[in-house]
Amino acid sequence: MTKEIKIAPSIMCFRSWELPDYVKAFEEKQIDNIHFDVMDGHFVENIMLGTSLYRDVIELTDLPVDIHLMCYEPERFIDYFSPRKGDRVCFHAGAVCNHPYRLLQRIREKGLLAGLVLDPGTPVSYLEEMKSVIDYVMVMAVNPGFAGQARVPDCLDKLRRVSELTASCGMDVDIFVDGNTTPESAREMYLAGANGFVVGTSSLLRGVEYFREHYDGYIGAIRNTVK
Ligand code: S6P
Ligand code: MG
Repeated sequence: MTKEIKIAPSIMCFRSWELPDYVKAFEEKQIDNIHFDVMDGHFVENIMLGTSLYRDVIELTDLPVDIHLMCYEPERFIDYFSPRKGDRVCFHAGAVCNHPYRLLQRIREKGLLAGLVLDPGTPVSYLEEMKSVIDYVMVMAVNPGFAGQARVPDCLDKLRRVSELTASCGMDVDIFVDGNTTPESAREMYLAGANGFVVGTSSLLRGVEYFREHYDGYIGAIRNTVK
């Protein structure tokens, strides 16, 4: 069965004062979720997006927020953010995390969707081990830490393997891809098995009006890609 195409704009790709206008456009277009990158300066060099901006976002909108933890010991950040029920939290399978299975369970117990992120260097077999406690998979098309990077060469192959493995394990999960989802790249990623796209500087986040003008075309082109 063909999965629904889902779009998740990454708010690290614009300035905080642009947030209210962007959120209005996200609601008009009925995006799937707002992608919220959290970086701790250790797991990745970059430091960004904290609880005050998260509060601002949830005051502005009921759209679900996906908290993407690029942090060591991601378990420490769940209570710190205290996410709203219905939001989602994903963390990196390769980060220092003593009990990833238990963390996925904990995220779910809080009424959140639980996601596992695979870096370019993380084996897809992690998914098989945690198949019963994963709600969605996030495949990094770039090394984590910065917007505006080029796609790593093995990304499409990894997406194919994730898609095959999740299907063979009977996992009914969305497969999101994060990084360099240009219109051309997104179509290839869709063909390789992705159905969710984190969009940033390489595609739609080039100003609110640009987002409004190009959103339908972007999603339409993916939808019309012949499988
Ligand atoms: C990167 C981060 C991402 C970026 C997004 C930017 O480590 O996790 O969510 O914000 O990938 O997209 P783009 O289009 O600039 O590559
Ligand atoms: Mg991200």
